[in-house]
Amino acid sequence: MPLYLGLDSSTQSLTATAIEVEGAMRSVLFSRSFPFDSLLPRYGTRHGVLPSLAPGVVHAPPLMWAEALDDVIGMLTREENVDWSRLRAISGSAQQHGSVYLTRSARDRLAHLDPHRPLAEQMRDVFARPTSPVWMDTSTTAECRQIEQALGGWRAVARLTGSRCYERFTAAQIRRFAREEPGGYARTDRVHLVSSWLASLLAGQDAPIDHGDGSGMNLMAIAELEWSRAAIQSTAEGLGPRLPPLAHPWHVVGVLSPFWIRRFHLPPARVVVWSGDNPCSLVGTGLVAQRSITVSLGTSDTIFGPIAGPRPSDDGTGHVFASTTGGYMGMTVFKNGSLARERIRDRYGMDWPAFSRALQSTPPGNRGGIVLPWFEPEITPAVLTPGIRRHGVDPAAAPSNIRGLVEGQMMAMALHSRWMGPPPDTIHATGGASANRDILQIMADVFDATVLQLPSRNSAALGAALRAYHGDLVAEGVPVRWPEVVRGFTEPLPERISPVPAHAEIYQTQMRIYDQLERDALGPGAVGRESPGSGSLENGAQ
Ligand code: XUL
Repeated sequence: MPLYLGLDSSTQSLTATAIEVEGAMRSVLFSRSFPFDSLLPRYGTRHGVLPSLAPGVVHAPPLMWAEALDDVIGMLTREENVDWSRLRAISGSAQQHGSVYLTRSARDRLAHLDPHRPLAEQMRDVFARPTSPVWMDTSTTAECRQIEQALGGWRAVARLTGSRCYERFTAAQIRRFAREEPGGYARTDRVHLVSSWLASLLAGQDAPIDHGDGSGMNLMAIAELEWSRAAIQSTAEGLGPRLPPLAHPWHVVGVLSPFWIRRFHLPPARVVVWSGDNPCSLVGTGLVAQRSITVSLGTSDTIFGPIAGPRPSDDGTGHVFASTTGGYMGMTVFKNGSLARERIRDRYGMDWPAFSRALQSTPPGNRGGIVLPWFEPEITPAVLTPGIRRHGVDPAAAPSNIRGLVEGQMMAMALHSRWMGPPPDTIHATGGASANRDILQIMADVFDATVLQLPSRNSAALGAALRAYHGDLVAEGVPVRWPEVVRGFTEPLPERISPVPAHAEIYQTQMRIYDQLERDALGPGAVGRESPGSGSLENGAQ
């Protein structure tokens, strides 16, 4: 039976999910995650990123991602009892926005890798910038404002690229590098995303960026799905030739390069272009339909679903991305996701069962107590000066702080996803924390919607495996329909988590108060909070 492999290079780990499919016979063979910190401790990452170099600067080593790819494929081919000769195609998913800067030598090196030597040893010196800024970086506010100004303001950028300028998006990151390290930028021959960098390693050639991940750069014209000349010119001089081409999400880059074939005795499987983790999760959570939405509770919390067309929110919140299935998806992203849940758990010396007990022992609505969950600078709403804000919650009362944080996260998600369309009646929950039913009950009550759990919590890696399958069928000229592709893999578990009407009512009131507290905390005209006048944008988000 044909075998397909999906890899997800997320912020904290590399996950591999293998599926086999033949007609109606479908199964997940394995899904395994390898956290970067423990897999490759010598890079010194914590939660997958380097200890901060300067305020707001969050980078990770691109060589570590390459070494993880080599190590994990090595382990899988040795340890998993699988007939790898059946491998038909590989695709991948990666944390979005992060950029990899390669010198001219990289292309030649990619094409001539020695299968007897580790990948990292051979790619060590191909970087024009040794570290990659990742999506958690908030250091580029000045560059965002400059690009927006050059392009006629944030609304014009949102209309053109699907999002106003965001600090973590690739354009602002490239601009900062070009300005601060002109020598490094001059040595840069290619700027890849994490996704296209890893696809290049597998295919042994320079891979394109797919429209889904290309949407997270503030460089692609979202309606045309082409690089925007104006956005490129407003970002950095000479950027155009440094960008890889764009491609459809089902584009086949090539086959596995001889390096992988000889090193691990793999067949010449197709390499389908990689995409971002959120566009891949849309596939891995079953292509949620109208009035449904996916909530992914991962390092970042994200909420997304299909939308009718490339219409950005008119308050500067959220993003329009090209969907990996064709069409468009809307998304809003929150930085204070699982790391905030971990931080508050650790602050009160709890483990996850105690965290759940804290949720069970406190009432919905937290007796009016509210927590604004901003341990880290927040993306939505734009909060540059972090700090958790409590209202009517005693800092010493562990359970109500825990409930306040989770309720705050859910209310922020519900409020800041309203721009996408009518409220959802069904939510597909994925990501590590979607295993926790107490969290999901709060989600159901806050959104007043039924929450469905999915069989796989690694929806990005599963989505990548399904994209490998889809890309292979397209390449074979087989007529394909997406619902057919995902069938048998993404059906929600039978047990549903229903909203409790009395609780939903409490949250309607609580959410109005939360909304006001957020406005008060951020001040008038904060970016992404309400329609900002251009003046407020000059001053940054706070
Ligand atoms: C999306 C975003 C995050 C990363 C994390 O815009 O910034 O969800 O993709 O993996």
